[in-house]
Order: sequence, then structure tokens, then C-alpha cells
Amino acid sequence: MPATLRAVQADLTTLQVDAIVNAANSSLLGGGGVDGAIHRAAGPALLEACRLLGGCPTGDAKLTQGYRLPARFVIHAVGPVWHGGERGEPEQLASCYRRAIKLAAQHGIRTLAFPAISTGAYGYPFEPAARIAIATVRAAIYVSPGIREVLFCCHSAEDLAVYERLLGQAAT
Ligand code: AR6
Repeated sequence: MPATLRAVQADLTTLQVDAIVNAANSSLLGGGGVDGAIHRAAGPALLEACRLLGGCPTGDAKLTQGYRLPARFVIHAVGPVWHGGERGEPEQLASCYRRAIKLAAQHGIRTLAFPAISTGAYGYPFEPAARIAIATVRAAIYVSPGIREVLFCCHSAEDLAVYERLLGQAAT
């Protein structure tokens, strides 16, 4: 059975999953948005762990423990800054989703939740980013049979509606 893909509206930091994915920057030293919320909820040990990772290139991901979070792990993924779409942004965005799924599979993670990477401070248009997220995760989990459920965690009802439509799970 392939993993279930589902959209939810929630604060990512509250989700009871094996891993949450952070929309990080390449320093991995924290920031605003979902990154700031994750660091606040996880506590200072997360920043200490991130310091040891030596940053992360755009399109890649690295894993830490989740510390005070309900999630056991945080996968820090670095999405692209949107510059209009002609500078490799779609491929970089797909790459960070692929890398996050690969790391999850390598660590025996069965359930994980993504935020809409790059769609906040990094300015990636929401619906094109959601399409890439869904298509990339669908393809990646196909070769990672240990992963049972992937949640797309949306901050707003409007964002949730986009994911539900694209996933074909809109409420009837
Ligand atoms: N739970 C779920 N989704 C959230 C939450 C939350 N608590 N908070 C924000 N979002 P952003 P980016 C959504 O800006 O665009 C940071 O400073 C938000 O509505 O967090 O990848 C990093 O350090 C949006 O849809 O990440 C980087 O410097 C999505 O999360 C930079 O921002 C991503 O918004 C990364 O920018």
C-alpha cells in the first residue's frame, strides 16, 4: 500500500508525527516563519544541534532530533528564494522535498509533515509550489515503502483549500 498523502490546517509544531520538516535557510541557524516557531517549540538544544551541521545548500535537507517537540525528528529543508521561476527554483524546490523523503526513509520515519516550503518569506507562488510538493512527494514515497503517511501542513484555510483541491480530497 502506498503512503497516504493528506492536507491539514495546523501549527506544524503541534503535530504528533515522527518528523516535521522545517522550511529553513542555508545557515540552519533559525529565522522567522515556521523556522522560528520550530526553534521556539523545540527549545535551545535544537539550535545547538543545528550549529554542528555546518549549514545546508539550497535544495538539500539535514536531520536533527526534535527535542521538546512532539515530533521525534526535524528535517531541515532549504527551499529556493523565488526570483521569477527562471533560476532553477522549481527543480530546487522539488529537490528539497525529495531529499527530505530520502532522509526520512533512511531513519525509519513512518509519518512526516511538511510546511509549504518557500511560500512565505521566500515568495514562491503558493499553488505552483503545492503542485511541485505533491508531485515530488508522490514519486519519492513510491520508492520509500516504510513511509506510511505524509501530511501537508497548511497555515491558513485558504492554503488548505488549495492542497485539498490538488489532492482531490476537497470536502463534499
Ligand atoms: N505551521 C505551519 N505552517 C506555517 C507556520 C506554522 N507554525 N508558520 C508559517 N507557516 P516561511 P520560507 C507557513 O516564511 O518561505 C525563515 O526565516 C507559511 O504560511 O516559514 O521557506 C527561514 O529561516 C508559509 O506557507 O518559509 C528562512 O530564512 C510556509 O509556512 C525563510 O524564512 C513557509 O513560510 C524561509 O522562507
